[in-house]
Amino acid sequence: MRIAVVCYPTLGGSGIVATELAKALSCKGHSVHLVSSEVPLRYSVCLPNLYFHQVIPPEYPLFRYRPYESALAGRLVQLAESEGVELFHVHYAIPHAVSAYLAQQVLKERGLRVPIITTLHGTDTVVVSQDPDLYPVVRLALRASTQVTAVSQALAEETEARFGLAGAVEVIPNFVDTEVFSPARYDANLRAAYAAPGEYLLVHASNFRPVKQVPQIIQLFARLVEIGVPARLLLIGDGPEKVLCEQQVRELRLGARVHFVGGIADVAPLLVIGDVFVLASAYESFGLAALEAMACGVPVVAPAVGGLPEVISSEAGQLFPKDDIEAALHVTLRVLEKLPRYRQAARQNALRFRKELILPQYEVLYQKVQVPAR
Ligand code: GMT
Repeated sequence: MRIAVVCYPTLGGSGIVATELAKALSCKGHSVHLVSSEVPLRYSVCLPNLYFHQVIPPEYPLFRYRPYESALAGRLVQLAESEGVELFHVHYAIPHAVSAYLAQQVLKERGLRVPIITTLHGTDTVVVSQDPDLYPVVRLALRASTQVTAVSQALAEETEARFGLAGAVEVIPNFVDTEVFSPARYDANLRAAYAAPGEYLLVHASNFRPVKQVPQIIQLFARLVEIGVPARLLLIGDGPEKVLCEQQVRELRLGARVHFVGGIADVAPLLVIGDVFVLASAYESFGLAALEAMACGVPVVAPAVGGLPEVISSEAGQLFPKDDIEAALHVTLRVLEKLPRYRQAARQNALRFRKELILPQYEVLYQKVQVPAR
C-alpha cells in the first residue's frame, strides 16, 4: 500500500512509534511517506520505499503563527494526488487528525476517497484537547477518522468516555524491535563508565516534561542513597525540566552519583547497562521507554497510572501508587533483591510487544479501511 504517516519529530514516544512503524512498513514493501515538520529523531535514510516530506508553512508579516495545520493538509492532498497515497495514518490527534480531515474534504471534492487512521498517544486526548477551544475540533476529527486506535486499553477507555466514542477506539499497543533493544547489546566498559563494581545503576529516559515528574525520581534516588544503598542514577534525555533537575541534584549534593547524558537517538546501549528503569510520571498512556528497557532485560519501577499496568507485568517490575516516594523506594528495594529473576522476566514480558507481533495488526487494519482500487 501507499501510506502517509504523519508525526511529531521531537523527543517523544508518538514520533518514535510513528517513525519505527514507517521504517518497518517500508521494509515489508509498502511505500511509506513520512510527513513531519523536521526529520524525526529515529529516522534513517537508505531504506527502500521510505520517503520523508518536511512541511514548512509559509511566513508572512501578518502571521504571528505559521499556518502549520493548513500546510500539512495541503501536503497530504499533494501526496494523494501525485504519489497515489491511499491512506493517511496520523499519530497524535492535534493537529494531525484535523489536517488529515481537511485534506480528506479537499480530495473528496476532487473525487478521491482517502481513509484516515488516527493513532492516539495519550496527552493528545487526555490532556491537551481538554482545552475548550480545541475540544470540539478534535472531537470532529476523531469522529471523522475512519478508525481511531489507542496504544493501550486504558487510553482507549478514557478517550471513549471523554469524547462520547463508546466502542469506537481499537487498541493496538506500541511495539519494540527486540533485536535493537536486547540484552545482547550489553557493554561492560560502558557500564563501568557510569557505575563502579558493587554499585546499582538506576536509569530513566524521557523528554523531561512536567508530566514525567523527573524530580520525584531524583528524590527516590536520594532516599536510596540515604539508606545506604550503593547506587548511581543515569538520566537520558532533554527537555523543559532538565535544568531544574540539575539544580536539584546540586542541592542534594548528588552530583558525583547522577549522570545527565542528554538526548540521544540510540538509547539501547545505555538502557541495557541499567539494573532498574524508573518512571514517576503523573500519566503515561503506555510508557514506550519502559518497554524498551524491559526488552533490554531491565526491570521497571513505575507508578500505576494509565497504560503502565498493562505494559509492566508483576514479574517484570513493580508498580507503586502515583506520587508515593516511600512506596517507590520499597518496591525498588524489592526488585534489587531479586534482580536476576526480574531481568529474565522483563525480557520475556517485552516479547509480548515485539514488532513482528504488533505490525501485522496495523496491516490488517489498513486492509480493512482500504478503499477499493481507484
Ligand atoms: O510522553 C510524552 O511526553 C510524549 C508522548 C508523545 O505523544 O510523544 O508520549 C506518549 O506516547 C508514547 C507512545 O505511544 C507513550 O509511550 C507515552 O506513554 C505517552 N506519554 C504520555 O502519555 C505522557
